[in-house]
Amino acid sequence: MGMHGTKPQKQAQVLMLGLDGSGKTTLLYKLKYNETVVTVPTVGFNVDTLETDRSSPGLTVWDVGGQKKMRPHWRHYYADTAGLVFVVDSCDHKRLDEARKELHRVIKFESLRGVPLVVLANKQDLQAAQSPEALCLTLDLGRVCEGRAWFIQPCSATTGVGLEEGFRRIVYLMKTPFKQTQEDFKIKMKSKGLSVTAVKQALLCSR
Ligand SMILES: Nc1nc2c(ncn2[C@@H]2O[C@H](COP(=O)(O)OP(=O)(O)OP(=O)(O)O)[C@@H](O)[C@H]2O)c(=O)[nH]1
Ligand SMILES: [Mg+2]
Repeated sequence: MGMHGTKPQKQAQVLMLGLDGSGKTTLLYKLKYNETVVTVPTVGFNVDTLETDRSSPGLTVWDVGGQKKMRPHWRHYYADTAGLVFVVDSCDHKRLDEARKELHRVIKFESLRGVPLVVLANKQDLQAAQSPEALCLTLDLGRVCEGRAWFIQPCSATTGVGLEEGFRRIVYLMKTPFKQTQEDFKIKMKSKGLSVTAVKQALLCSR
């Protein structure tokens, strides 16, 4: 997330989950080293740090393998999570329902109550990618994220587009009290001449 000189004093834990093949490891390497690496399915986890601006804590990002056999272990990573990033392969239409179920299962855990969520709608470089608006509906984000700060960010781990924005967004949601994120959102929409209701209907962002 860029280099900003002085190392931040505190680290915040960001947990990155998603089905196998959604692109978690690819995007972590792209963000950290700006390299597109050839990955193998993650058995266990990768962990790396990302720097942020000096006013925010640095991030320790946990990238946990998403294969079916790995998913029962996800809950061992929930403690101390300040932000959750859920990566979705926007082209894997057949498994979007599986992604929805897994996401819903994860965010219902008590230990993740109120933890901000950013959904990364990955692989947007491919033509078959579902739009973030459509994914919002498919994943039923508006309903299941009631009372939680959340955002959906389109991105591509191979080109890098949208990755920094996604992680900036999780930092913002982690730093900002929930009520304030709602107010900021309303002000932003008004300044764009959009009514909050219209935007809610578009389901582009959290309420
Ligand atoms: N076209 C395209 N391919 C991608 C993108 N992100 C990842 N991939 C490819 O998707 C495949 C899986 O990527 P990984 O990063 O290994 O997926 P993962 O989520 O870490 O998978 P697990 O470790 O099994 O949980 C690789 O072949 C990547 O090159 C993307 O944004 N666009
Ligand atoms: Mg991986």
